[in-house]
Amino acid sequence: MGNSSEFQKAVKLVIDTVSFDKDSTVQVFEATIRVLGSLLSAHIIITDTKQPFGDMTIKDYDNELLHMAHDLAVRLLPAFENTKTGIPYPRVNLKKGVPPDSNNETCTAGAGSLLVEFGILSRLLGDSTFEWVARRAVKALWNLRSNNTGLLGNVVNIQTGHWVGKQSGLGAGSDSFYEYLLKSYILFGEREDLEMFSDAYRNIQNHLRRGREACNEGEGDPPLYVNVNMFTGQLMNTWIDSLQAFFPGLQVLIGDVEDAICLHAFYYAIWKRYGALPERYNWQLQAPDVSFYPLRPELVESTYLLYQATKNPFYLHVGMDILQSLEKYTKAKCGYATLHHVVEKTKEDRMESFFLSETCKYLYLLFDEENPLHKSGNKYMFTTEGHIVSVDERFRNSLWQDILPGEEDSAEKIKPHELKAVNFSSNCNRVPEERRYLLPLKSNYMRQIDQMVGLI
Ligand code: DMJ
Repeated sequence: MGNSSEFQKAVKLVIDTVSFDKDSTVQVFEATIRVLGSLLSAHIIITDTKQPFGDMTIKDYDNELLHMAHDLAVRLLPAFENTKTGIPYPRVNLKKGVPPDSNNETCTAGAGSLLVEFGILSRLLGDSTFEWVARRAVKALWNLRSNNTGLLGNVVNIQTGHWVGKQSGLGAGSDSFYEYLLKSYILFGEREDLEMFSDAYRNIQNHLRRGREACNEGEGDPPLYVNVNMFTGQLMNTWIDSLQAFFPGLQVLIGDVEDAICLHAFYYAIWKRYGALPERYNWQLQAPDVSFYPLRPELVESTYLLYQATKNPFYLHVGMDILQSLEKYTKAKCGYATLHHVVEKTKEDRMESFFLSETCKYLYLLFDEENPLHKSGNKYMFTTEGHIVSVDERFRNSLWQDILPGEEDSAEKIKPHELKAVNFSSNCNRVPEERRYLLPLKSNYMRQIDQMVGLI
C-alpha cells in the first residue's frame, strides 16, 4: 500500500516481541504458509535494494526475520522425522516436537504444499535440509497416486501410505498441493515440478471436470469440477467447496484463461445469491451443505488474477460487489467477522489472518491499477497465503541440483527466460487485445449458470 512507516513499525514490532519458543502445538501447514511465508516475504523485500515499493529499509537490519524463519522451521522439522513415508505429521509442538498422541493421518494439501516456503528458506540459507524434507513429502504423495486415474486422495496415513480419504477434488485437503507444484516450478525451475503439475492438470481435466468440452467464448456448458473417488473416478458427492474457487486463478497462471472465466462465473453466481460463499454448496440441491463463510479469499483472488489477465471491467464490478457484501454482512465493531450462516447472516467472533493477508490484499490490488506490483512484470509471485516473493536468480542456484535427491542433470534446470509458457504474474498476453473485453459476458451463458445455482 506504499505505507513504508507502518511496514517499518510492524517489522520492528515482530523482531522485538515475537518468539517461537512456546509450548504450543501448531499445524505444520498453517504455521508454514502464514508465519514462515510472511517472515520470508518481508525479508526478501527488505533485502532487495531494487524493490519497487518505496522505502522498505529497516534501520540496522541484520537478517532478523530470516533468523526467525529459520528458528521456526527448525521447530517444525520434527514433523518430518519418524514417518515411514516421509510425509510429515500434521501437528508439532514448537518446544517438544511431535506430541505422543499425534495423529498419523494428514491431508494432501497440508503435507504436500510446504515446498515454496521451505525451498526459499533453504536457498536463502544455503542449507538444503528444509527443501529436502518438503520435496520428499511431495514425491511420496505423488508416488501414491492411483495407477488407474493418476489422481490423489485427500487424506493419507503417513506411516502406511494408505489413503484414508479417497476423495479427489480441487477443494479442502487438496487445493494448494496443485498450486504449489506449479509455483515451485516457477520459483525454482525444477523440471520435475512442472512435469508433476502437467500430469496432475491433465488428470484433473480428464476425471474431475464435468460439462461439455470447452466453454469457449461463453458457449457450451459451464464447467464443474466435482469430487470423485481417486481409484475409480466415480462421483463421490454433489457438493463443491468454497476453497475450490482458487482454481480459476491457477488456471490464469498457466494460461487456461477461458476455462478460468467460465469456472469463476459459477462461483460468482453463488456469491450473488448469498452475498458470500457457503463453505460447501450442493449443486444438485442448489443449496448450501455447510453454511459458514470465514471471510475466505479464493473468489477475490481469482477475480484479481482474471482482471490482470483480461482487463475486463466485469471483474471490477465483481470486486465491488464482493466488497459491498463484506461491508454489509461481515463488518463488526473491531474488524470483520466470519459469517456463521450465509442465509441468516449471523456472525462469529472470528477473523482469520488470511482475511488481511489475502482477501483485503487482493481486493486492494484489484482496484489499485498503478500499484508497483503491476509494473514489475513477472518479478513477483503470491504464495498460497498471499505473501509476495520475488522470482529471483537467488532461488535458482545451479549447485542445488547436486544436493537434492533424485536430480541427475543440472543442464535440465529451466532458466527464468525460458518460462514463456508460464506467464505467471498475468497472462494478459495470452488473450488477444481485441477479445479481452468480450470474453466473460455472454448473457445466455450467464443465465445458464444463474439457473444452475438457483439464482433464477
Ligand atoms: C488460505 O490459508 C490459503 O490460501 C490456503 O492454501 C487454503 N485457503 C486458505 C484460506 O481460505
